[in-house]
Amino acid sequence: MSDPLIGFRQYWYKNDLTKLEGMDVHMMPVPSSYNDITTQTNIRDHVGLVWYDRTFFVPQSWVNKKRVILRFSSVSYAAQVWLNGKLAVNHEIGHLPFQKDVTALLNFGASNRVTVACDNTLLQDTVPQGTVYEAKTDLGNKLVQSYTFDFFNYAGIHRPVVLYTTPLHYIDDITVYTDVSGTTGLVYYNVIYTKSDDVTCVVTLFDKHGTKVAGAESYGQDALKVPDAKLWWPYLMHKDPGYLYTLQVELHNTEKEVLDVYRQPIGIRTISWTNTSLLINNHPIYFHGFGRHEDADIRGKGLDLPTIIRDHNLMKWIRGNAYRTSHYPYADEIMDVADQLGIMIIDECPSVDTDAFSLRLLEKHKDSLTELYKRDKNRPSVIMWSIANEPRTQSKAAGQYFEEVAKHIKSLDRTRPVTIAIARGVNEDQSGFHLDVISFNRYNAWYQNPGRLDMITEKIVEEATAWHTKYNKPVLVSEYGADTMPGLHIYPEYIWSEEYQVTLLSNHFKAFDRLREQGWFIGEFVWNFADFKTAQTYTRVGGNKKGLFTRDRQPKAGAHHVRKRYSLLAKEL
Ligand code: GCB
Repeated sequence: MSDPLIGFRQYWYKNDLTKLEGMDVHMMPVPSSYNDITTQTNIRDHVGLVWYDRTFFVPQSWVNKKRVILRFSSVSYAAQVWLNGKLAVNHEIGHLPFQKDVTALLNFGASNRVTVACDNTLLQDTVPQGTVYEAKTDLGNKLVQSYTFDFFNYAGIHRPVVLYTTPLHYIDDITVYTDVSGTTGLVYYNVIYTKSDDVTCVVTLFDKHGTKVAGAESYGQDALKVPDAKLWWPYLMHKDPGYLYTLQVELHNTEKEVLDVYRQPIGIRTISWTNTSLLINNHPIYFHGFGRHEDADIRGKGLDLPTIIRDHNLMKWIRGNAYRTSHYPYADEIMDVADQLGIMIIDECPSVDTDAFSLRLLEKHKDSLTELYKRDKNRPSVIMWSIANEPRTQSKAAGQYFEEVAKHIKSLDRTRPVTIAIARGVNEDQSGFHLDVISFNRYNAWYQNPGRLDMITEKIVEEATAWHTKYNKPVLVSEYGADTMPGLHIYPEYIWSEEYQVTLLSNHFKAFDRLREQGWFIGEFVWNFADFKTAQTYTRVGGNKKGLFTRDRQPKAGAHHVRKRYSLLAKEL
């Protein structure tokens, strides 16, 4: 096996990688996963470190005038970053941003080199978990990564990398919480900035046409009152959904000069919940949406703006009002679109299939939620936090572990409910006590009783009822579905055919309609919006094919079928 740490031993971060002898160098686009860019199996299936580097120029005019920040929107899984041969920042956990003030490391008016060592190995104390072992192959011993979650472990610099500047007096963070009293919107804000007696915070709220509707001068904390506020409503619940104001925060010195400015889009809305409902602006919500993935041909999990916009156009076409960011936080650019359209998001941290509950893992799991909260706290589209997908929640240890995780996110945010997409059975589950909403993933007529379309409706009704009876909380189905090979037609319905997917959906719809009459059933999420790539296994043909859309985002028969139902549900709102 080649030496996995060779890059450190040979100080690759101090060199131009393309000039080192014997290097396997590839042109690699950023942002993108690296796996599907080349034609080489060993790159697609690589386990361990890969190294990126490039040079860039920084203007002389920035020297002594600005702080310069290097921001990575996400690197999967772990990243070590050097600037001009000096360590700048380390970060672990994919799908989340990290940044560092690199002013002291830069050459101004000159060339700079950034080097990133990116490690995709998943172990028992990473989020998500995995196992690595050494295996004998025809080409010698190699590291093999195994994991139980069902999506390809894409890696690389997945999202944009930017250098941005702030003035020396700067706004560091803004937290916004909104409420409504009668027709007045209340916008509570807390601005963290470089405090000093002669600096004040001037906050102005603009409506979507750029007209000022409220304003205040403070030392960072106050509330704005917005008469006749236009509320942020979910898609299909209002003629102008996703209404966003802009909160402009300026730092002024005593001469009223603007030292720094930040513009934060905000939506004015409330979220509340009971043991039977989830309400936005005091209106009960019924979710009709999807589980999704960030996944596209060639770029893998790399940010892909055309796919993002296509997906949201399809979302509107199919009349979906929600999705879960299964099974990790999605790009800021995706969340921006959801905020604007009024799509409701169940925001999931990257914990999938957790099955060994150590203290070390617990700390990282909490970190992933802290970072997710920091990134998404001001987003009106984020309606609920999902703290895990399908953990093994049947043990006492799991119950205690998720009690801690739930407490942690609640200590950061009391304004949103918390859920887990649970896979274990209702009698064995130990996690539901600590959640506000019970979500469950269930594959009747697929993993359970494959081929038996007559074993869906009653089972779903029974199980959802049992969840509500056990925990006395609102219940939703967070996953159900069937792999479907587009173009495969078999009638009467036969597994993997388009006909099978359509009838499987219909038989779930019957259950959902019955459950809705009970008053505590709050949503249905088809698995999955689109086909996506997985690890290689005999149960997957070119990946997971449970999509309503193909991987290149064309509808299967199931998509037309769901569109009819979701259109009817939309009319009822
Ligand atoms: C699940 C998982 C999801 C899988 C899906 C399936 O329960 O949450 O990640 O892709 O089942 O199709 O097997």
